[in-house]
Amino acid sequence: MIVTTPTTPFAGQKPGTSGLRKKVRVFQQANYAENFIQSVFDSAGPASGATATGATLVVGGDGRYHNRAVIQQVIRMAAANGYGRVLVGQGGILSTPAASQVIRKYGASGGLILSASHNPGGPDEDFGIKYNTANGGPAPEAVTEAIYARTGTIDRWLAVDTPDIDLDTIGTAEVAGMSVEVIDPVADYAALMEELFDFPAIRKAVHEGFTMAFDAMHAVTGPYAHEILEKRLGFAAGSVHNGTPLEDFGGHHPDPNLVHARVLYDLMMLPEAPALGAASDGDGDRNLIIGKGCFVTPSDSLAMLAANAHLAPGYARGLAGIARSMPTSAAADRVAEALGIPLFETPTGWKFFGSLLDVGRATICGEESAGTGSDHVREKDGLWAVLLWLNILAVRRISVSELAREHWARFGRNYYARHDYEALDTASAEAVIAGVTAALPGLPGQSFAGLTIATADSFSYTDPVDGSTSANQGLRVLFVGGSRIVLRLSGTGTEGATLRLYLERYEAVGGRLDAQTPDMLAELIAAAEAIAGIARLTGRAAPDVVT
Ligand code: VG1
Ligand code: CO
Repeated sequence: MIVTTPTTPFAGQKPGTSGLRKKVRVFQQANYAENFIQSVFDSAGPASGATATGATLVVGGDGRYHNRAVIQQVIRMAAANGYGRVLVGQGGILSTPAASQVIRKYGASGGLILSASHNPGGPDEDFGIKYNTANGGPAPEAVTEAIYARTGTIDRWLAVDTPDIDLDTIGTAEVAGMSVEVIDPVADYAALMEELFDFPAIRKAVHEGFTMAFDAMHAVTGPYAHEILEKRLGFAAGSVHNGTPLEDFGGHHPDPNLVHARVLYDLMMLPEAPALGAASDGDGDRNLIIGKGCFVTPSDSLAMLAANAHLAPGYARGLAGIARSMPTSAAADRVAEALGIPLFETPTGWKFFGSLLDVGRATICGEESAGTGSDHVREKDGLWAVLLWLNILAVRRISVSELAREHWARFGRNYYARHDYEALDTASAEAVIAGVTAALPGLPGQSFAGLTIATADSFSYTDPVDGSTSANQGLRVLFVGGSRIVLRLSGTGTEGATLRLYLERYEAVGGRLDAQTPDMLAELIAAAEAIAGIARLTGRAAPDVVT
């Protein structure tokens, strides 16, 4: 037992949307990581899923700097806290979706996933810990609140005194009576993908010239992509780029967007581009999809995947429902309508999809931030989305741009962009939100840049399954005709505050379906500035990242 006191500045971040994210140096402070891990064990630990042989804990991460050190500490603490078994990915590696699957498959009471997702890695960069519950999904708000409350009162953490275990060799070791199994991080996941998708059809298409490029961004998906894309599906060796996980992701941000995956984007705009370009983030839960000469927005990708999912064996029976986060465009709504199935609009963060997935009300879910997934696990899943695209393209034998054009001709097109203002000082970011919040009641009926506001509110969500309510989940301003702006503060940034402005314009069938997004959004951007005054209040003339 080690005596401790609550760590400050813990209050700096609630373990919200995606657990606790801080600089590595913060995590390296005495008692810091331990206090968080012990708080998890005290509020949601082994007692919550114990079997005769003791509860199982899954642990693994995206391979970033500090991953191995924290895993060793988790093992020592799990043994002292009464777990019966720890499952850990070889080399400390487990992608977020693979961890979700392992938790479910082996009946674990939960898992610790060590990642700061798309944020950079290295001694001076970011680290993170999130806790997933027995359903394989991110801890729901009641659990994260309990963990957070415990961090404020914690006075001791428990660990056994043992040397590090060998994380690189598959096999079982014993730590103070608890068994530690080092497992192949890829095998179970790859087997599940073979069940869901038509691998023979993809292999046949590859044989006949179907090509792709996958950028693993030196992050966790490298080993998964090598095994599945190159080995099992037969894409040429070298189709996977940056496939070796590095502690600092090669000095880049493992964020699969048009800024950080620029090399892939440029490749896909060349005449000799492969048929599909894709990338995934640090922990493997996000995806970027680019066809030859044709970027697909994540919101459109969700809609296009939902409209064609029945072509994959795992979804041949059809979809029970589609769920999207509120800032995600309404493209998927039109698909749900055409399929005659429900569409759920949830707050940002995958945990809100969990209850719908658990009771079978939604089959496919997605977020505008490049997260897409289904009921096969309880996390978004980057490679799953890539494989569903491959399956659809291999069966239909059309290009991504043909599929997109066909989709818009049938459903209309939602032009969409997200503007991120990063590392703002917290006060000015909060001033923007406060200003718009105060203005909300008076906005309907007013016009800006030629656009008239229909409704304006702060999004509040009541979970249709468990009845829990989450308020203040983003400000939305809806214009006459279906265009929309949404504003919210990020819950995952690690420096200052990040403000996100989401812009969406709908063009119905027969309208301008082949225009350039910036042209289509110009008035909306002007209206957003008039309403929110971002430039005026933050001093930023332009966003840092446009996706
Ligand atoms: C961001 C995204 C959100 C996503 C979350 C976790 O949150 O916008 O859609 O669920 O990251 O994704 P925020 O609060 O910064 O907007 V990941 O890939 O970090 O697990
Ligand atoms: Co991620």
